[in-house]
Amino acid sequence: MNTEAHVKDGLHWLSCFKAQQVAEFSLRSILRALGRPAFGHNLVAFLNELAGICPGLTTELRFCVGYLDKMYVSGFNYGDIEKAPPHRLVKEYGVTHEKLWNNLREFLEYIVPIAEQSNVKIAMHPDDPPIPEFRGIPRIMNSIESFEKLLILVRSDYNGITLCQGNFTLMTDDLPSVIKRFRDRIFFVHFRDVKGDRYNFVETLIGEGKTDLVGVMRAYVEIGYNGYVRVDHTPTLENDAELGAPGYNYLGRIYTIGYIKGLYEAVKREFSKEILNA
Ligand SMILES: [Mn+2]
Repeated sequence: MNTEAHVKDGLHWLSCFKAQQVAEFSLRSILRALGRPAFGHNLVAFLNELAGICPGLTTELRFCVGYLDKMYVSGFNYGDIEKAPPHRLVKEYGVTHEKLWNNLREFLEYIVPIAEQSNVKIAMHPDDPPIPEFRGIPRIMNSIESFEKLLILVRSDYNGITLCQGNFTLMTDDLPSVIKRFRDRIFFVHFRDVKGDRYNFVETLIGEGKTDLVGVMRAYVEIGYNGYVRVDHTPTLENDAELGAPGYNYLGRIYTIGYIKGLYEAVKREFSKEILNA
């Protein structure tokens, strides 16, 4: 593994992921050789199992293993960055929330008329994670109100939203009503699931998180949504580790596509029945 080359190519994640894989296979082999159970990908659980047989594992080792776990199932914990030094952009550019909103307004004023002429809809994705600042860098697309502001910043049928469920579900407890409120300004859907809150969450397999997926699908059907729906981040499944960045492997995405298709057919059928009976 050539970490320096990975970093140079913007593939830092690949080195982290490979390190996780090496740790996973090593711990699993040791446990299996000792006749102990070793299933799944949870390195901390493996280490706890091992601690029962080999006392004296260091705190540092535990910390490293816990860190590597995050290279596999993607998530965010504010505690990990709380003490990190401010990002260099803060010092170099003095970015503030106000500057970002002004930049966004100027950008939209320039680009929206071009989008209209070219018949291209533009769709803002939320900040991920949707928190007010990240290592001192302000973030502005992190609440339902900020998306309402986006839509009136430059009023146009071509200025809209990417409804990334993973982030939106962390901004509201009632995502279906938000979908109904934004209606025809939603141009793109990222259909996924998370559990936790905006300061501490993990990206889950579809249907295992906090999102009311039936309610959400029902809302898309009710507003007659006819834009694109894309599978988004999913946990990596067994034997599907080498094919892409964490969050983008094949099996999790295929599983999600099946879930979406099934849910859509069921909800659509229920909805048409209700319309007929009304
Ligand atoms: Mn997304």
